[in-house]
Amino acid sequence: MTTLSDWLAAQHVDDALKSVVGTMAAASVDIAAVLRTAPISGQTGLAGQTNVQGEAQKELDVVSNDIVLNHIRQNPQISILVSEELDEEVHLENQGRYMVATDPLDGSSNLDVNVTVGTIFSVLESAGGLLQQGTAQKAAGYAAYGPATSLVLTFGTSTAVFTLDDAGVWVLTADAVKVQPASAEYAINTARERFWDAATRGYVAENVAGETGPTGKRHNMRWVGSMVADIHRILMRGGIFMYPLDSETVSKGGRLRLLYEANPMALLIEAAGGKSTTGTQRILDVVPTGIHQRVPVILGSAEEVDRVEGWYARG
Ligand code: AHM
Ligand code: MG
Repeated sequence: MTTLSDWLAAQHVDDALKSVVGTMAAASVDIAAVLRTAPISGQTGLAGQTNVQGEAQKELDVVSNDIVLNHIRQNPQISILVSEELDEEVHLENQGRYMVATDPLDGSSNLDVNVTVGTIFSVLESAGGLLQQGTAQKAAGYAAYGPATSLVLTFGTSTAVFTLDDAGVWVLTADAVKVQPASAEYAINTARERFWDAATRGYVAENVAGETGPTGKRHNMRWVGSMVADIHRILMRGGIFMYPLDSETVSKGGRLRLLYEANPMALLIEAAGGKSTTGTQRILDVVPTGIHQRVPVILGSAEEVDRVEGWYARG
């Protein structure tokens, strides 16, 4: 059995960086514990809910953010936290070398129906400033709170999956994961079809045509609506995830956030041999203009991402 500690000890990165990843892993254990019994304690994903004693409950996104913040404060290697839950970045008392950008609880609209949600994070050097390209990430990961609690990590060269055991220890369950280059499974919110651009329409129409279309094979659609769940499926068995720019999201630059959703997922997928794009540019090359910047997200199996980029290249 290889634990997270064993695995980290064997990684060729500095101890400070390992400790930052360890901090996020520990925060995820605490978040998992809260989520597991949240319906009993009366905590829900909704604002304005009360528990059985009639006390007001914090949204679980806020609870998760507080858990991450508490853990991060205890690690002297971390000096800055950027969170989806906080309008501004937090400058911590520690003068540590690293910065963490996180969505502490992504997909929280799925909580009340007991569907997998997750914590996503990106680690950068604080000296590089808040607005660094995804290529500058030193580590990235997510925890998936599903049937099993999973932790997926990369330092940029390979992607490893851990599973939380009954004793609260992360056990390595898949190392050097590879995203299949070819796939016939796509994930996109098809209810947004009327907003789609020509490239998205073209790509999805080919998939829907199945064996009667140019791909010559039957495709399948899977959309959990919880990014961590959708990306974890794609990591483990291939496929493509798409939240492209459309006529409704164009004014905001997209739906998903660059620093703590798109970039860490792109690093994890690329380190596993997959690809990522906005449609016209590698996600990891996008220069951020704001900490909560949104971006179009297309990532997964290399051949599928190439097909989408092919549609965008047709103009
Ligand atoms: P959130 O950060 O508010 O939870 O939103 C992000 C989520 C993703 O997990 C998911 O891929 C997407 O929103 C789903 O969007 P939609 O509801 O448009 O299908
Ligand atoms: Mg989110």
